[in-house]
Amino acid sequence: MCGTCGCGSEENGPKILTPTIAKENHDHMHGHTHDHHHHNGHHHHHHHHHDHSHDHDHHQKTVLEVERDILQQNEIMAARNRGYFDAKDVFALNLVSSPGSGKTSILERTLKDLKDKIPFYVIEGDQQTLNDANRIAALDVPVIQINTGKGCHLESDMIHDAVKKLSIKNDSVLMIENVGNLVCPSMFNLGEHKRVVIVSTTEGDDKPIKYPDMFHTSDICIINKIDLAPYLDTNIEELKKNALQVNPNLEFFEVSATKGTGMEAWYDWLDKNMKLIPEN
Ligand SMILES: Nc1nc2c(ncn2[C@@H]2O[C@H](COP(=O)(O)OP(=O)(O)O)[C@@H](O)[C@H]2O)c(=O)[nH]1
Ligand SMILES: [Mg+2]
Repeated sequence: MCGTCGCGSEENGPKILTPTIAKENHDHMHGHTHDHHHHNGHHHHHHHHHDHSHDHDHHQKTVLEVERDILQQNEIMAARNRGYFDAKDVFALNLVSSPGSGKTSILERTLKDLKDKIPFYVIEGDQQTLNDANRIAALDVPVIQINTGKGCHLESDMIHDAVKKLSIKNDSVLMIENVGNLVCPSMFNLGEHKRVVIVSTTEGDDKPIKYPDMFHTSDICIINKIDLAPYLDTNIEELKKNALQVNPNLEFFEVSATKGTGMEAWYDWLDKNMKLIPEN
């Protein structure tokens, strides 16, 4: 899993930032309470294949145990998040994609078009910068930025902390923009109701079969940048076929976030699905 990319090292634990406050450089929340990150950062520099000694086997076992432990801890907090969302009728979405597929652009367009009808809250995940949170804050939507440092995905305890800071009102929609990465975020349930994978036409039609976990664990797939399709060799039908191969239940939306094409179908899906939150 993320051991290979050096994610979650001790000195670079997650920070939770609020755009306006963080600009003045306070309100940094360091993730030192999450002791499982400490373990996770350890194993990447043991990765060279020397011999198959006992030491190596022992180490392999330890790595697997630590990874299992991290995922179990993550599931526990994800379940707590989910309970909180359900109790408050908050419809929570986890937006995942490669960097640059258009997660923030889709959010911007969606918030602009729907914020008068639906109360939105946004959690932005990136390794560094407040860029995306600032883009959302410019629309007057409450937003928190989580900077994961070396971390390559959001984890449920980060969401737990961020949600407390957002003071989310009942009957609202929480959009979580994950760190741009088609691999690791697939393993970390955040407690969301639906996972939305975004893939853009510029990425080629083979991504679903190269990164099957992300497509397998998602509920819907937004194909973005369809305005660029005429200039590219990407075959959208092939892209869909590949995605259905790893997840036959995937529902597709073809959009251009910047031009606004195709957004209505996604809005209809949002409207329909936010009403499907279990009654309490
Ligand atoms: N042509 C085109 N460009 C887009 C579209 N959506 C996003 N972009 C551009 O792609 C780049 C990355 O978008 P961004 O929303 O930041 O992606 P993120 O990293 O997934 O959040 C930006 O320069 C956007 O303007 C689209 O539908 N069409
Ligand atoms: Mg973004």
